[in-house]
Amino acid sequence: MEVWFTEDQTKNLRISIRVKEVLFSGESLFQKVLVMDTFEFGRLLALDNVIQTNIKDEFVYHEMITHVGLNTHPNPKKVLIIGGGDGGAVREIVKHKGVEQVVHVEIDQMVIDVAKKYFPELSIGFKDPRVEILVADGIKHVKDHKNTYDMIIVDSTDPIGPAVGLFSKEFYRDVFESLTEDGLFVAQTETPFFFENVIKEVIASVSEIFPIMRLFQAVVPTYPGGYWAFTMGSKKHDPLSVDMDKLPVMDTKWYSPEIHKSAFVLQPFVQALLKG
Ligand code: AG3
Repeated sequence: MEVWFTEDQTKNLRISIRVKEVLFSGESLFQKVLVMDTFEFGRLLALDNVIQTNIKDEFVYHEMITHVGLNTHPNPKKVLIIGGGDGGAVREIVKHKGVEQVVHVEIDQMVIDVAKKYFPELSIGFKDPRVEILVADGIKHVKDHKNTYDMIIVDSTDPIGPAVGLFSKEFYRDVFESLTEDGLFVAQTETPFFFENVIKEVIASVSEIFPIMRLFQAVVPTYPGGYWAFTMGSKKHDPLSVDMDKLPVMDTKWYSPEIHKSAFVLQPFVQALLKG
């Protein structure tokens, strides 16, 4: 018998992936946590039946949500990551030798536990001594830590349920306050194909609060549309002014100095969203 996992990506669009074996299924205080081994993508994590990450395409998202920002800031020492309990982003952050402290605020202990057990390739970064894991609410954490971080990464779920607040103007204001005087943040901000209103709202809020706002994109096959947008808000440093020849060549599979630049080249239909 064939077993398939299906995510309703929109009301009218589904993705189905053939399952080899269900490895874990549990209900945390916040969401349904499901780990499966799949034929096409290897081990895959879904929260409330929404695909978060998998062994095959995780590198794209995790490299892009981290390195573009970390290589835009000339000297990021203190980094906060909100969400991303699977550890993929932390693994990438700790590749930066200059980073002295990584504070990882994840609201759901079960996601961390499942990552440690079923996704060692992602959660490996948790072992780095610079990483401090806090099981807490990221929204409250930024409110309570003013002028603290050089970079903040928001690796959230879709803007439904517990993550809604992570897409609000009030939150971006608190992020601004929580950053040091030349700090910057990067957030995952959905796909311009199906969530144009989310992107428009984020762009409007971030441009109101930060002097520099930039959208960049990457290909993530398991996410809706396969085309994913990230938003950067920066107080001082512009990712487009970074000297490509000075960008480090890193141990990565998607990110490179050329990709750092080309990710900001947006198709006209996305540029139209930026114009409002
Ligand atoms: N964060 C979730 C990105 C949104 C995916 N949306 C979807 N599949 N409908 C990913 C967490 C990875 N660390």
